Amino acid sequence: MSTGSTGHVPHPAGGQVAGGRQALLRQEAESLFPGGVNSPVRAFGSVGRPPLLIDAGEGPRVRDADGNWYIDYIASWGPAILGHAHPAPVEAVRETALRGFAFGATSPLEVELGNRIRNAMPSMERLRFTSSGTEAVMSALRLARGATGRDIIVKFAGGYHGHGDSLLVDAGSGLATLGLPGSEGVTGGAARDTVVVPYNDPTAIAQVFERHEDRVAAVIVEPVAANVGVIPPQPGYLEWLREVTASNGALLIFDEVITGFRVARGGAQARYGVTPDLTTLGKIIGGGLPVGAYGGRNDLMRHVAPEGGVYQAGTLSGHPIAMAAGAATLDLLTEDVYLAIEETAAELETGLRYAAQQAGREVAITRVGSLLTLFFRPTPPRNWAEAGTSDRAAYARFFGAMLDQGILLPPSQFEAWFLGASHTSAEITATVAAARRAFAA
Ligand code: KE4
Repeated sequence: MSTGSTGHVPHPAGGQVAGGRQALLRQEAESLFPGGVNSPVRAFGSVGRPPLLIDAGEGPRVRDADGNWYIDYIASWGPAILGHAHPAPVEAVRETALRGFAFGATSPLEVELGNRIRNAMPSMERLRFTSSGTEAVMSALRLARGATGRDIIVKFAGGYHGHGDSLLVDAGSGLATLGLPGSEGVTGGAARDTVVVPYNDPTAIAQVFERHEDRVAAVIVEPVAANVGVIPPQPGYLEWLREVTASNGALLIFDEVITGFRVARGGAQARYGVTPDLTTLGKIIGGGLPVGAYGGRNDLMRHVAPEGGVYQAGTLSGHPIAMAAGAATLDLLTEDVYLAIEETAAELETGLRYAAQQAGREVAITRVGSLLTLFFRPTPPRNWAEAGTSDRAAYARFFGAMLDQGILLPPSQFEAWFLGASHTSAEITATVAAARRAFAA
């Protein structure tokens, strides 16, 4: 077979080739890694299928270790907004790597990417790169506590902000009460300073400040919830969070690891016109290489070492090759590209809704830009408690029926579908046709 422009074998239309290589690799992975994976969601645990091992991607498609190609809606959980193996970031990585990998000193490429981020998100007056979104969030929380001298952090039920201890916390015994460990290994002490309340509920936030007054350092929110499936903020909700935090001397942190450069070039803060004090980023800004960033008001960022007393560091923070991939990616994310992705996502939403109606299936579809979720429940959820009532078994069956037709959806009802610039009407048509058959099955 001839190879494509980037050296990848062109993809047969969803040809399913049963093979042994993937099964063997899966066994080895299980002998090496807990659950056979290096991140839990990759184990396909909630959809009852053996996990895929993916060894290549090209545009909107990925290839498993047996050579089967799929139209991909995981997109590396967000970073692959241009599609896989886009020549521009690939070339940027190649030419940067030829000059060596990392030097333990500031590289000009950090300045390149830092400028692009600040130009797109002016609220990030100064920023700091890390190697993951988790690190960015952990650092932003430490900064919020250090800069305000306050201890309590508020997060929302269903909000996911990486695996830092302060955020692996479940709601306390009563509304707005102090949190309980949400994972083994998280101590009561770590959970005690986190309060968990429902998303999209203005009263709950008001009660937090009535109860905890001037002890709240920050409220951290995914401005578009995307780890419970996609749940948009109710009209006026983000504005309310901005107002109530400001009037209580607490900081507002937008966790834009998913929404940054996704729902608009300037992220959710641009799309909704609400300016946080601090923002965390990841995923797209690295173009698929390990990266995170946090930043915001200059009077806050000057508390970060070595200028101030909030310590944070990282051997490979601002890695030159990740910076190069990120800058090359952001340079291609023009207004036209966002408009095109928005149109493609709208086409998919319409098609899926029609396919479900034709089959008499009760589903709810939520979408913000190129983030989309098909919930197996009759109405769009407004928070985690409602999203959690979705029919997970139905989603698992749907996932399997789509996979068998060469469509790879996120392996969880509570993850977003990620569309990118390389998804065209051809992929949408194929996806909707597969959905029609899956709903009918
Ligand atoms: P990382 O440490 O995984 O780079 O970023 C953590 C993070 C922080 N904030 C938000 C809003 C996030 O969605 C994430 C990570 N997202 C998940 C997908 N929902 C990553 C996938 C995974 O855990 O394997």
